[in-house]
Amino acid sequence: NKGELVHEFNIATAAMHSSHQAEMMEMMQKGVLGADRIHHDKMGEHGMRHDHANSILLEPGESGEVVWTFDTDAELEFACNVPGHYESGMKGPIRLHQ
Ligand SMILES: [Cu+2]
Repeated sequence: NKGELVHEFNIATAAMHSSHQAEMMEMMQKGVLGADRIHHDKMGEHGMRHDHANSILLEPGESGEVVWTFDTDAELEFACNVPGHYESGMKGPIRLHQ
């Protein structure tokens, strides 16, 4: 994450992104997710987790990786579901036809 805000890299269907956006909004409302940092201590307090196999959430300056093996045809999207980011265009299609 070379930016100045927290960003997520998430591979999922558009519907899955939509429901995850609601969870991320809740994280932000509860103070677990800040614009530029993740409050891991508060995440535990609220019994929340953000460790899905299909996504990674990174603070500015952090790096990480998601390993995904495509073994079927797929119509997916990569996206960032931090509130406001998907809507501002932080998404793109992944189409795999074998
Ligand atoms: Cu983002």
